Amino acid sequence: MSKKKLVFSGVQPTGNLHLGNYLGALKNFVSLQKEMECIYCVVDLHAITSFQKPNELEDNVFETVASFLATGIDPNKSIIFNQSSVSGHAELAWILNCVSRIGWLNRMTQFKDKAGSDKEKASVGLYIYPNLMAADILLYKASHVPVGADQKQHLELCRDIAQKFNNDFNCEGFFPLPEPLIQKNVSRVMSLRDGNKKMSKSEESDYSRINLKDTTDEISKKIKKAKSDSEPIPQSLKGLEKKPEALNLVNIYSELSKSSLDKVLNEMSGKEYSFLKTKLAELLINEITPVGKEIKKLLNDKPYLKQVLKKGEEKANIIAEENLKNIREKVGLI
Ligand code: AQP
Repeated sequence: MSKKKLVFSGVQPTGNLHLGNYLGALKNFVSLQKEMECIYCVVDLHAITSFQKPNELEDNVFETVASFLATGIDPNKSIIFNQSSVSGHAELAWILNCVSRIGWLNRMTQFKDKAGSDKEKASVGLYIYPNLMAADILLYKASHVPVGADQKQHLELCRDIAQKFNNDFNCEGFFPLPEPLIQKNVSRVMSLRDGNKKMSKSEESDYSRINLKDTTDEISKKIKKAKSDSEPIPQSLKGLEKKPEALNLVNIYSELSKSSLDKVLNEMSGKEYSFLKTKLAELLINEITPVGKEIKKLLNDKPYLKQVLKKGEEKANIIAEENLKNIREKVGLI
């Protein structure tokens, strides 16, 4: 069994990347480059499980690569590429569709959330999305997958699929069982308008999220308007138990200021949320606006972004083809 540590993760090119993607995934992607080999993928085949306008999809692929680079992913260290340019993802997904069980997919809560009340009208792709995600990871035999907490269930499914493949084809250890790497404090950044929903690109209100490309003014306005609480900041976390919006703001502040939740509450208890909001807006502006500026700069250099994708595609294809050759053999495909 391969004991090599290899990271794989993906981001859908479905629009503006936001603070949730940044704190829940991208920052972790950057720090992992120091310890392990990393493959970071723009997962356009996942994006089309919900309809995307073709020209917008293309723009969003560039935007996602630019966001990878602007947050500090180094194309000379890590492999950065677009999913549909390596056809092995779709091929392995088909093989895994035949290993995965309908009962397993029926338990996936993201499908229930995204399909809404009329499941009959959701695409088949949206339903089998987790099998494609398993293929993305297993195609490279990745050992570690940095994701937000929302993807934990899909990772567990990936492990079940890998184990079943190893059992069915009598090849124990062929696919490693990948470990999720989930950020402790900010595994789930919530919407600024509704603390029970995660911050998301597809949420209609732009006031629900901080986009990486937001200007200083936009960040200040959004934080000012964010829902909090009419009572002062409590002394302990217990006081935030039924206040998800206030807890979300405290959580984000704690992460950006690199102070523990207890320390933040200790310093701020008794103060109004407007005090926390002013400090939080400052921190966000310092951290996010330089990233946004760099994204905009990179988007003006499409030839460079294409070159990064091409180089990544070539490297990814070599690993994918080698692994696929062995996978086809195991299954008996000639
Ligand atoms: N709110 C969040 N908090 C923490 N982590 C998050 N991630 C997404 N939202 C949050 C993590 O970011 C990575 C890339 O996610 P994605 O864009 O591929 O898919 P998603 O989870 O479906 O993100 P969105 O914003 O909700 O997109 P839409 O609205 O298009 O569906 C993943 O690791 C994810 O966990």
